[in-house]
Amino acid sequence: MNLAVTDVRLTPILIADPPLLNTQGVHQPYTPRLIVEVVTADGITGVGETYGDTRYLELARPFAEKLIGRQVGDLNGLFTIAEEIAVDRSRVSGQVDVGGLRGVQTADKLRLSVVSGFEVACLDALGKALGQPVHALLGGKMRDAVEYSAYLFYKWADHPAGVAAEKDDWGAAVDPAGVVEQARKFKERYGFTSFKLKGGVFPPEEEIAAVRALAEAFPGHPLRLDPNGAWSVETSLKVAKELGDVLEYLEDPALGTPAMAEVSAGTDVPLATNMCVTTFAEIKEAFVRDAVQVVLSDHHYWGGLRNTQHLAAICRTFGVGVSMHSNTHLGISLAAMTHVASTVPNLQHACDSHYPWQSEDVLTERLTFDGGKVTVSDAPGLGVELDRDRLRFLHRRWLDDDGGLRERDDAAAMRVAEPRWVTPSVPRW
Ligand code: GKR
Ligand code: MG
Repeated sequence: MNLAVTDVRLTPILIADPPLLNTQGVHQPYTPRLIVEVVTADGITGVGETYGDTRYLELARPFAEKLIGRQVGDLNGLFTIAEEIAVDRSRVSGQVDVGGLRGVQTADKLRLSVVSGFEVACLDALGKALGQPVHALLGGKMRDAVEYSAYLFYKWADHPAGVAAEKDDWGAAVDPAGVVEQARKFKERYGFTSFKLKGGVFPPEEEIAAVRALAEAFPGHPLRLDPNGAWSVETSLKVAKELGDVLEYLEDPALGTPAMAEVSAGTDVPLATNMCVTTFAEIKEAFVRDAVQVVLSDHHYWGGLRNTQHLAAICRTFGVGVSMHSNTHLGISLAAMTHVASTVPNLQHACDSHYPWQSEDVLTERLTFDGGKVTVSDAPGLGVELDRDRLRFLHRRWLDDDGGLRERDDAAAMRVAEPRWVTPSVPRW
């Protein structure tokens, strides 16, 4: 068996995205993703997926070159490559990147997101070569299916007039009735039994009313509200008080560990985050200050599946809950999330996934939710297969783009409808 990497293919694509609203603005009609393929000397191909904006591509290209000749099982070596790229880039730019992978700078997070795409591709290739599923390479699954929550968004019926976009059949959701209707569709189509609402879009009273409406329509279902840090400490505490009886947790009500610590000290409602704990370096302060009770991992920016396991172990040690965050993603990432989630002993909350919002994919067969759960595949590798025609089609869309869609920019997408829109400074309320 020759597991040396002989070829790496990087395919940036643009995938359809509905007009979902958030604190930044609105999702663009198409969002960039990067599909990574790692080929071994024996002709085995592993696939991975990560963010596809130019700044990620600029790191992924030298990364791919440096991977040639290395073993797909050398997963620790991926971090060495990332360090080398950091050094190379600092030489070119003349700036010294003192942090490498150790600091908390944005550049580190970019590099880790790139590492994650390659790590997943290497694990897929290794699993296929050994005839083992990815979860077995990670120590083995502890559950046969992973539970996900419905990810509800305030949403327009369509992208702004005149903007080229794919049509979706979700309809609008801009008030409590619309949110409940959307939740019903999620439940009917995928069987989800817990709901997360992306907030920070309307004044807090309106979002409180929407969560109340959900609680009435779906009694006993776990509910979460995530305004992405749009509220002051005072507003966060007010919302926690008003919704304390129905919330499973409040996600990033306020921005940053000090503000979250203040909120946490004033409420019994558990706080979750994918914003103030996003790197290992940020864990200590947040845990020492009891700022968060649940950390939402995202294998993309945490640097892969094994780092997600390390994070889960740290959370377990400190009695902090763990679950998973998501951003716009396709089936390769959902498969990766499902494999790693199946190996985490302390997964007490349903994971987030944007997948139902993505009508397009690069797989021959989409992953499915049954009773809100994705079955953990026992097939070799991730258990997914690339549809090359679809990949070509979505790559062609990326090649043809001259409208700035290659960089995700929710504020710019909002300005098409509201020319004076600027992303509000936080706290907004
Ligand atoms: O897709 O609009 C979105 C979300 O707001 C995403 O960007 C966040 O990263 O889903 C995320 C979250 O939980 O904060
Ligand atoms: Mg969040």
